Amino acid sequence: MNPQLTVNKQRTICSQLGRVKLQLLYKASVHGYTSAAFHQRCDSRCPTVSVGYNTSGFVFGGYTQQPFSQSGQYVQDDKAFLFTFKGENLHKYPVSNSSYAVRMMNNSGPYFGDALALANLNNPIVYSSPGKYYNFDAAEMHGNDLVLNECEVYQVEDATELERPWRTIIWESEKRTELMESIKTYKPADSSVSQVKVLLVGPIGAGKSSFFNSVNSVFRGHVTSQAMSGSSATSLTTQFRAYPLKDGRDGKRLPIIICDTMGLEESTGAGLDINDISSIVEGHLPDRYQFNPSAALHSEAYGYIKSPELKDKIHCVVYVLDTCKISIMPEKLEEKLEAIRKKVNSMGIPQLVLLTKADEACPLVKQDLRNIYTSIYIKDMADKVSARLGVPLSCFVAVKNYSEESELNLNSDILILSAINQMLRFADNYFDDLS
Ligand SMILES: Nc1nc2c(ncn2[C@@H]2O[C@H](COP(=O)(O)OP(=O)(O)O)[C@@H](O)[C@H]2O)c(=O)[nH]1
Ligand SMILES: [Mg+2]
Repeated sequence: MNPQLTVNKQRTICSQLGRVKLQLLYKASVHGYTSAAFHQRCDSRCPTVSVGYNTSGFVFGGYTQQPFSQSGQYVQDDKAFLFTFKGENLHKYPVSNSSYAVRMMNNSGPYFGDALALANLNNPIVYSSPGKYYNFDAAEMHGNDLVLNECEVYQVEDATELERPWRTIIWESEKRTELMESIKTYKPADSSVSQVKVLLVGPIGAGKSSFFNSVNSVFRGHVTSQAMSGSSATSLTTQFRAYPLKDGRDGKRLPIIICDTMGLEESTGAGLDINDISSIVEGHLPDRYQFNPSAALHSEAYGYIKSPELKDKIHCVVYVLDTCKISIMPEKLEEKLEAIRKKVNSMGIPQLVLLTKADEACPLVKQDLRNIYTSIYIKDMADKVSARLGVPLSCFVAVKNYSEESELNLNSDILILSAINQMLRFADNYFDDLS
């Protein structure tokens, strides 16, 4: 069943109603110009948009939030309106007495006030009587042509997908090759640094270790799990780990080191705190530095690097967040993140937000990973974090880590590699700023 209402006109109507889409319920040329067919397909449906098309080419109709029925009563709806298109422009006629917005007639199609009925009395005709509860100019609305050559009723539904992705990704294997190549051959803009150090910061269970494992897997060519990952209420990782990456098992070192550490914890005094982050970012902590949860870090601690060089420092900080948990993120954790973000900002280190578990967060993404940047849910979560932490949307990347699967797949690889690529670009900005 093909909608007669053009995509453009659908879009124009939807833009009046919020983030919604239209789903065709009833089409008179298919189901018949009978009130029975209309009621069978449209009763109890709401909100709806009803559209008539006449032989003179007018496109007009009405919107109501109320479910259709055959009660014979008028139904109140202060949001109801009639409309017509003037070319591609929508002209609206709001209900003038909302108590009489829709009339639930059993012998007619959609019936608005006592002013406009489509497919009236089981015929392809319009009943038009401007004034009673809607004011409109009949010539303007339908050119006084009361013969319909189509009548459609659409259900208004919440949209789940954006029309355009907010990040363009090319889902082809050549792209994967290109990304891998550009990562392998990347050289930091500062010659004293051979490997970019990226620090992952985020709550326990956000997928930090899994992200490292995923990147490692892509370059190994099969799923690996070097960094311990799992679901535990308190931090599985209490060490600071700097994981170098290799191109294949015995291959060359890649120009990136991923640093994984304790998780951020909600309660004060637990997990990673601002001072720990500062020490890490400034390059004071060696690989395998063991955090002591009961004692603050100090410069006499074993292994503490007193005068770190540029190569020891962190060149990009990545906030790793579980997309499923963003809407329920505890206030305390938000505050901690915000404070860290401010601190890292003041140190001039570029920052990215990595949204993980996009597959679990949105069924559209679970079904097809290529929906990751068109899913409205994912976009909403990114917007929320962006507003809360003051990180622009351009600094967001989303992935699905390798968690349960045993085989690599192209789309996951491309997202993971794109994220790494973005981190390298951001690190470059940092080196550029230094020189
Ligand atoms: N479905 C799915 N599960 C994930 C993803 N990333 C991580 N996980 C799972 O989430 C749990 C916590 O991940 P982990 O990497 O240990 O989190 P960490 O505490 O931040 O290091 C593990 O059971 C992972 O398998 C993802 O992108 N999708
Ligand atoms: Mg971990």
